[in-house]
Amino acid sequence: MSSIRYEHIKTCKQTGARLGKLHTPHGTIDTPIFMPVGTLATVKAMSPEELTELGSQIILSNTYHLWLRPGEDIVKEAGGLHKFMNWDKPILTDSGGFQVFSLSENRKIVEEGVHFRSHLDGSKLFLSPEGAMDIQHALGSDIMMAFDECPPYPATHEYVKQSIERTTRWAERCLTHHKKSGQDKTQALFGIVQGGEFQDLRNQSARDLIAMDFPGYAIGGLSVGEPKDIMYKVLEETLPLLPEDKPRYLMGVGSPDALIEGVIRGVDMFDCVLPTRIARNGTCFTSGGRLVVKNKKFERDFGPLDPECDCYTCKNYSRAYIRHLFKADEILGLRLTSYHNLHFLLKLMRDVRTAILNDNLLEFKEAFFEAYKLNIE
Ligand code: PRF
Ligand code: ZN
Repeated sequence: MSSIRYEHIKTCKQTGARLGKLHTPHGTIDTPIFMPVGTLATVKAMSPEELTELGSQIILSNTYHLWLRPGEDIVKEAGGLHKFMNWDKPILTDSGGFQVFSLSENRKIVEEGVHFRSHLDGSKLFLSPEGAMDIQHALGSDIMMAFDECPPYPATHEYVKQSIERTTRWAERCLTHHKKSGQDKTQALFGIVQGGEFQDLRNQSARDLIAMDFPGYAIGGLSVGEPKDIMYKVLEETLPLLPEDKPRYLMGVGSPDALIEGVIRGVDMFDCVLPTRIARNGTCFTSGGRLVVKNKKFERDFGPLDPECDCYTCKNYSRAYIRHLFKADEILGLRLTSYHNLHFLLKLMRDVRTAILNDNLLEFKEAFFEAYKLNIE
């Protein structure tokens, strides 16, 4: 018996979109869902109370970062990640696989795991599938991820084939270690399908992981620099291979257009640093597309970031004021834009769920893209 349960409510009549609920030990989330990223046990600049106000139902945190700082032993001693950071709703933790590959230096992949140097102080470190499980057990997340390799883009077919075969062997070790720990009663472990842009390898990876019967599956290795049409094609051909009665999670994707395209192809869960990262350098999602509020042209613009938005930021502050805060390096500026960007994506997902329920997702998509310009500025 898994510690989570996916309840399928309906499949869209017009597309492959799914509406469901995922029941976890810290509560139920509505899917499709966007998960804000709280890498270091904090969604940067937002308090848990603000996240709740925004309608955030689940957040993501990172094994790799918490292992280095403050150390998973300290988080465990505090009573687990939920208690440590004062967030009592569901938490998903990524395994560290991707972060080791994207952040660290001098990586060396061996069968046992990955040798690399810390991005903080250059010290020598080693992470294995078992180690990634132990850290996630100490953190106590509701959903844990298997330790995988995310191959770079582009990579050769030969390289990616070796890589997915190792990722599958690592997934087996993760599952064995997880079951042996007894923590599978309270924490669910998801498998990660890799395979790059190669559909035969995606098929092989999906088939091998499905045989291990994980309670949920992620699609990894996308949004790593490949053109968007390749990502959409891989999703179209890979998602139908996955069991219908389990959640599907597309890792590291969070632009408004990709969320809609992902949902239409059958994705249930997304996470991305994009909304909070771009907010901190003054870029905002609006119904008309992205807006760089630091630009000179907003110096005397006393209207809201997005006239269509009813968030706290847009109800109370102007583009001119927020631009001023950024220019003066005032902390409130990035708090206001972070709040707005999270509101934008969380509301988008609420609207998408309503559209699936009302059988008008295609009309919703058309209206959205009619207004939302993909080119920045
Ligand atoms: N693997 C893991 N985490 C991830 C990815 C992956 O492939 C990606 C790729 N977009 C983001 N985060 N473990
Ligand atoms: Zn707003």
